[in-house]
Amino acid sequence: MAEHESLEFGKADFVLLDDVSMDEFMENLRIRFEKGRIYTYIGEVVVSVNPYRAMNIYGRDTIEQYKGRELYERPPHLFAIADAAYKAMKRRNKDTCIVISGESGAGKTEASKYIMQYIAAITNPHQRAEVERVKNMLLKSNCVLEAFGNAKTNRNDNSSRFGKYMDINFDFKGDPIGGHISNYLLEKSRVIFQQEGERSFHSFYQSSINDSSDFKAVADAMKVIGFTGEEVHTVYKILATILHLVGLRIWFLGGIFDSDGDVTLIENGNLVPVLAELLATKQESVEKALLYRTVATGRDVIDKQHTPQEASYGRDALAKAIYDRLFCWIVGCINDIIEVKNYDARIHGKNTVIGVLDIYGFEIFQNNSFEQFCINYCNEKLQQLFIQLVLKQEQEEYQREGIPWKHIDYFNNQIIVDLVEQQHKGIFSILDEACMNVGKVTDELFLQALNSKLAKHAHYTSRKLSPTEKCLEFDRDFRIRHYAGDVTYSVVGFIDKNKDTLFQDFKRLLYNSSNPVLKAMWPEGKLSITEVTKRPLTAGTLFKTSMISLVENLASKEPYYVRCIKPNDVKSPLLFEQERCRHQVEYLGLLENVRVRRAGFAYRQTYPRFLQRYKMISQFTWPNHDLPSDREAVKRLLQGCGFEHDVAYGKTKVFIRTPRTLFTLEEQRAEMVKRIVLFLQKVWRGAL
Ligand code: AOV
Ligand code: MG
Repeated sequence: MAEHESLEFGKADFVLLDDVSMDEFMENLRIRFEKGRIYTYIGEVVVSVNPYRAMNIYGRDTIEQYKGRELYERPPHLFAIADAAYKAMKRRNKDTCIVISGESGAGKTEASKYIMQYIAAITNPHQRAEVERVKNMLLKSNCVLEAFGNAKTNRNDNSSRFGKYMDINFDFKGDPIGGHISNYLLEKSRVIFQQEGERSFHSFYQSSINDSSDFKAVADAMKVIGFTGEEVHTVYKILATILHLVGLRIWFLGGIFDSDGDVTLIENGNLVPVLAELLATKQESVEKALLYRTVATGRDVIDKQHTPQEASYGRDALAKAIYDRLFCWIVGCINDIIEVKNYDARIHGKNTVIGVLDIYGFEIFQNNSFEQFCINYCNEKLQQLFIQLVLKQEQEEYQREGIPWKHIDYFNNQIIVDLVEQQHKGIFSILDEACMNVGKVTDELFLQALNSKLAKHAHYTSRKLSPTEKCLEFDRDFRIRHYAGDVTYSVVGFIDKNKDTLFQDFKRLLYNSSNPVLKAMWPEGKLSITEVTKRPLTAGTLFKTSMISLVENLASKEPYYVRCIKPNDVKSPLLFEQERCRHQVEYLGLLENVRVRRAGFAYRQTYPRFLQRYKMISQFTWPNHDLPSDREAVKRLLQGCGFEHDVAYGKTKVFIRTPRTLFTLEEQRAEMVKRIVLFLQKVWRGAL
């Protein structure tokens, strides 16, 4: 481990604790935080505590210290994990990924940016222009995505309101040649409503005094990435459109004699021409789309007037949808620009990938709705992946291989994942079912369905628990006991947000805009009313499907983990709130991680492949062995090197306990390869 660090800074790897107990773990974490050592290892996992102050540890000189080094050679750092992921990809030709997790404000997004910076800094030694271009785009895209996808919340001033997974593609030289961003469910409701003390997306403020320097940075980044002047202009028009839409007041004039005379109106009608101009369309069309709905009845097509509720709903849905479309369009543009261009590199070349995942962290607010439900489910999924890969499979492999192993217990959150996503029985399914009902569907009916179907589930309750909460209304809430804490969700809005209906009239309105950029964002507006029949998938189902495929994708790569911890809730660089941190260490399963790691083995390989790589370092195995099996040969090789004490022999694989043994083997191999090459060169020269 990192011997360079003196012990006054605590232990650089939790595996080295004298006693693996919560108290010792916490003590080590605290000492390191207080001494400005914000990173600590658990084997190959980096535990990070948000310092809430600028740290002088990300500069060029630090990057140089980590470049090409092995993990244990330097103090724990994000750069070391980035380097490890990079090296593994290069050496073994394997896709890797870096999964960053932790609750809201714990430092995931910052970590992801440092990782990207590091990868950009250590690649392309020959300064190839195309690679420099790609790197520049990858780094610049962050700034744009943050402007449009992040916002101030009560947990984090720069909170990611979308999930982001970025693939970086590398060529056979190990240089970045492109990338791809996948974005997950943007919290679009933020454009029309924010909780007290929160803001809408940064993009809406970046022309005001406070944020004007950010505005310039975003505008510059968009230009560099390659957005045209017209495109940037349209983006600002769209933002203005949303601000006006939010201010639009719907008004109702009751019929004097009967309800047939009822009229829904726009109170501040002076906004309509402004909207029409911004959207490059006709005033009448805007007004009609806001107040009427085209419906097909048999062969006839008629215009049906909205009730004020419908019109208000439509207005909000339009504002949200326009922003969501804008965001997805921006991601799409960035992807077009960063995708691997060179045909040969894409099809023939060795093309490997490092994925970096930065999602919205677990969050609990005063009022938690559909968005928090999705966000927290996403965090459950990632915790489950961590459990699967780090705690479960690891232990199962030892058992399968017949290595003596004492099972280490941990809380498996699969039960909560099932509660949310299981087919037919899970909350998403129950919600979809409620949404499918014809007739009056209400959030309350959905809640009743939940309560009747899930009453017995250990992680679900329909009741608020604390006595102070009892005075509040019961019949709007349900509570989930998440891996990271209890969250009470209000069902209000679940049905609408899940259905996510946008009247077809709006799509046609925007498709018929004479602004080509705007038009291109709404291709389905092309369909006429009679052509639209299919019921679209619900927001919940789409999100669930995207999460399941995200996790599959991550699981197919070699994962590296960064586990972020938030030291306090007041953004203080000085405060290490013992209880807050202990809670996070607990639910992240870090102690179990240490136990598995400590009892386990850092490296394993099948016998034939192990031999293939290291056989040249032993006279018993080079060039071929005559032992009865590869297993015997590996045994002989390792005995010869004096590593007997540090290894175990499974049925099909050899296990090596400490990374240093592996590195020594690597060094010896490199030495032998050098000698063999020299020898061969001599032979060739002699033959010439
Ligand atoms: P998050 O991504 O985990 O939350 P961020 O990465 O946005 O959290 O971090 C929150 C804030 O903490 C940042 O804006 C910085 O002020 C500070 N911070 C985090 N990491 C560092 C660091 N390494 N050095 C200095 N300051 C840091 V959320 O996106 O809300 O889940 O949805
Ligand atoms: Mg974030």
